Amino acid sequence: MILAAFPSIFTVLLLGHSVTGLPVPPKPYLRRYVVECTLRDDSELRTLHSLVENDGLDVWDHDLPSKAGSMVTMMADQRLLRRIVKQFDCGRAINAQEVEKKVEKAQNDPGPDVDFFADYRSYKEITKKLQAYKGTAQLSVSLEVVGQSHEGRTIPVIRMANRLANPQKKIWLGCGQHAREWIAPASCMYLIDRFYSHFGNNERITQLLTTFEVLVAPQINPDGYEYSRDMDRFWRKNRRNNGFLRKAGVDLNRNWPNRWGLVGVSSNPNSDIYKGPSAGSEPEVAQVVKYVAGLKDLVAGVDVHSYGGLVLRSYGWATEPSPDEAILKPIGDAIAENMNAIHGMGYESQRSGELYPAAGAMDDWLYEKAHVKVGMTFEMRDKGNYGFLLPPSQIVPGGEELVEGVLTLAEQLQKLK
Ligand code: 0X9
Ligand code: ZN
Repeated sequence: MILAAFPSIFTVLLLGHSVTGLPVPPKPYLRRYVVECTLRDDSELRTLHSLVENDGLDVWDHDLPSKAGSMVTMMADQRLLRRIVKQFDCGRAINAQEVEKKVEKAQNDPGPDVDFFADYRSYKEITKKLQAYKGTAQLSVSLEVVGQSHEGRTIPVIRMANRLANPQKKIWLGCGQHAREWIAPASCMYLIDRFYSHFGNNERITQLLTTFEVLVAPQINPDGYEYSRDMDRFWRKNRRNNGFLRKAGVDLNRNWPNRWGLVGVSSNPNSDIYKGPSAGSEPEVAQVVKYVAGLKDLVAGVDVHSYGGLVLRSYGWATEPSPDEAILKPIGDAIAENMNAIHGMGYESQRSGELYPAAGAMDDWLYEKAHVKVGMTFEMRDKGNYGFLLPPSQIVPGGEELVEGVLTLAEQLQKLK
């Protein structure tokens, strides 16, 4: 845990006042140390009061503690620090310059970008935003290109992990296969932003990025997405040119090279569930297949869609359960339960094939071909009220649900070990 080791320090520093009520000067910390200690009994309480009154000890909490068992945060020079750690039960003292750096980081922390998530963004806006996430000394961030769409748009993937921990295990998030499901790329972008801005100051996010590298491809179907923005709001497929039918497109989530064409698909290029001319025929699928298959230690993958509020687990091509049903069901149930705890949306956990069997989908490819422990599809909000026309005001709540879903997934994976 990096920033939250001394949460009170940041609160007090940002308020800009010490316990004495004096404003904190801009750089008061050179060769000083900050330490958090517990005062075990009344005698230690009296000692603390005396150190404040007679030795100029700087206590950072708003009120001096008056009860035994209280924790107190203070800053001291080396001489005073030696006395303090002998007298009280203290944690590790940190150099105040380090604190200063952390405070600067906290002050510069942009937090989730409220403006960006106020509306659904174009493919160009999404790619530009992705380029703004830069790695830091603690967080490694890399933006890669998975491949190109039919119309030549690049398919980006962003990777994030704790740089020092350098985790090998990976979680994959694919988003936006279906053009009209705008909340999918939007909530994936929200997750990226949230993970980026809260690494180091949110325990669960820090833990996740310390244990796993997270890879998010927020827009896998950029041509279809742009077409749904400019021409046809309910466009679902990519923009393959199907000969005389022109760009009638392929349903990317029927084109994955796993049980291709088996069930729940159409061979008619005009259909919304057209499987394409062959397994993995679409560049958007083929290049993601190549990229993801090349990842070592991939343990889980989620394909993000909308709508319906569902947490779907393999199999999706059959009604019968997969051999891992006993593991996957409790994980799916925990994810749905925790996602519901955020806004009460009503997420339901079920086997994907129970919804309707459909083959050649990303989730089953992840499970059966990339051999992840957990391959899932999340159908994000809502339950059908607005459906695909989900208002932009629901981007942030939807994003929060996705963040919770992925955090829960990671925590469940950890328990499997
Ligand atoms: O039909 C789909 O591709 C997904 N539903 S959606 O309404 N977003 O189109 C569900 C896919 C579930 N997975 C499998 N059936 N394998
Ligand atoms: Zn979909």
